Amino acid sequence: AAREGIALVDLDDDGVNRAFRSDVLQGLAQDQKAIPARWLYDDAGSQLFEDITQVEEYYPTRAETEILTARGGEFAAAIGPGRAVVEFGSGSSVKTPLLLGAVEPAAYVPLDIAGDFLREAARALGGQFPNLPIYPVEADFMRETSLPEEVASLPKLGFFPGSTIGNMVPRTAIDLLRSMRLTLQADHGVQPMLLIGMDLVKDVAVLEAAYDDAAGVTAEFNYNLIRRINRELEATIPLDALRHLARWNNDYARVEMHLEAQEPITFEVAGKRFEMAKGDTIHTENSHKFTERSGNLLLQASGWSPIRRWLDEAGQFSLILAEA
Ligand code: AVJ
Repeated sequence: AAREGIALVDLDDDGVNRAFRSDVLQGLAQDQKAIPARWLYDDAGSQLFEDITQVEEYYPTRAETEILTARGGEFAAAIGPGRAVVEFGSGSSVKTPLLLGAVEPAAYVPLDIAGDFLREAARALGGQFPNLPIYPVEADFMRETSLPEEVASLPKLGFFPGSTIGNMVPRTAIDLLRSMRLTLQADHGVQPMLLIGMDLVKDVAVLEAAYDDAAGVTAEFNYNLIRRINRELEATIPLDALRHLARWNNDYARVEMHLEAQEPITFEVAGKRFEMAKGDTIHTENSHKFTERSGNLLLQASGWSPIRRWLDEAGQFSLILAEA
């Protein structure tokens, strides 16, 4: 299986990202070519994902925002005031103020691997919540992390929106949910809670359209990975011969993104030769979808007990509150 962790950037003498190169070379050598999804998110890719959240067919961001907006009072009642909210992979989240405004937190700890991004977002939030102590932590959320001294005595609420958990195969997802629990319960006292977004299994046509929008924004997001490989790894992948593909894999309950060769092609990456027959694909991302049962099972397998669940009006997306 492809590795999905986030590594700190490690450059060789030519300034090539070692982990990127080895993931790509290893992934392209496989029978079913596959590249870990995290490489989709360079600056251009992160911007393209922001664009995706605005397209008509991509419902998850709107649905989750709807829940956060409509159910603030219920979050407050279920969670209670005075917790330190720890957001995993906070990025430039627009959802955060909705939660912070609802639950009266005692502190906010945004945790992200991208330090510049993180500090900028923390500054912006500080303007909106002048009385809320904010302690940014630059860290890889896939690993157990120690939280700042200042929040040691506070009960914690982990926040992991966006159905980012759906990017991971179950065993990686369980590793992550367990390490989040360890991070949040490092100090004794009140058990931590976790508020996590999980996108739901639904009509296949709706799912596939969400990952293959008519305007082609998701296709661009996928093509950007090939542009990045060609630019950063001295590669010659003929992008014109590849087509974006989004398809529902029912056995694994996930939407898969692929790039499909429209004709036989050969190319080089970092001095190595590869070939694809017509119809062969490079698998670039998984987006797992959940039922109530499968979501609960994933949490329970990671030491979290689900206690409440909220859906948007249309029943497309879920936010689950769990307790350690
Ligand atoms: C950022 C992982 C939540 O899987 O829906 C969107 C990424 N990829 N369209 C998702 C994505 C293509 C997105 N997540």
